Amino acid sequence: MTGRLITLEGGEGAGKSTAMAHLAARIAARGVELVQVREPGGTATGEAIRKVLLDPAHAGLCAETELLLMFASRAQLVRETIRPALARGAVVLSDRFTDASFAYQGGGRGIDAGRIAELERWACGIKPDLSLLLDLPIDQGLARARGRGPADRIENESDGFFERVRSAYRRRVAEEPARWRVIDASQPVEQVRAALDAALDGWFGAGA
Ligand code: Z5A
Repeated sequence: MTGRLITLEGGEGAGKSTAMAHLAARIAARGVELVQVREPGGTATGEAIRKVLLDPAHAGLCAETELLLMFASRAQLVRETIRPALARGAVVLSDRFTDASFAYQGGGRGIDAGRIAELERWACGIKPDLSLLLDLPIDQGLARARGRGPADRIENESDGFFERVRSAYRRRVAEEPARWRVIDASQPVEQVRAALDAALDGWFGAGA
């Protein structure tokens, strides 16, 4: 595969949706084919799975079902969209990917990271080339996210859950520092954009 997979990660209200449009324009300006996806979702099947995952009516979903549904959506997305795009040489930009499972289902729900890594190998089989983490204190992120309207099933979790998610993301960065760029997402939008540009340009400039 000759393409590149770039993922955007972070906690609630970190500004991923805001950053996606900016990153997409920046990558497309390089004259490469850009494919944008999101997780959970990104395919017709995945979007149906997403509805179940985020619907507060499924408040009783157990952690194992949640993890397997995340990987069911991901397995479909990888085979239907991501692998073919990488084989064409495209840059795939994904709003969340497997690191979110390590952070939310691993850190947040307490599922053993070894089991998640096994699913990553079997159901997914690819890893990002570059991952951007939008990091900010959880009270700031939750204030932004909760200001937008009714909370979905996962947004209804406790502050402790989101603290564990943030810590798990930081552990992922510490385990693989070369793959990650951490952006201070508590800054104003313009400064976040400038930091993303610097991270992206630096990575492409290094011959990625
Ligand atoms: N999940 C999981 O558990 N396991 C997995 O494996 C995967 C996902 C793949 C997906 O929901 C949920 O699935 C998610 C993780 C879980 N948990 N929840 N809930 P989603 O896709 O609907 O939501 P999200 O990924 O968490 O994103 P979000 O909450 O929509 O937030 P965001 O995209 O990061 O932020 P935003 O919409 O760009 O910004 C939020 C608000 O802040 C908005 O009003 C902006 O105008 C504002 N904003 C953005 N940046 C700034 C700055 N810099 N300053 C001030 N205000 C700002």
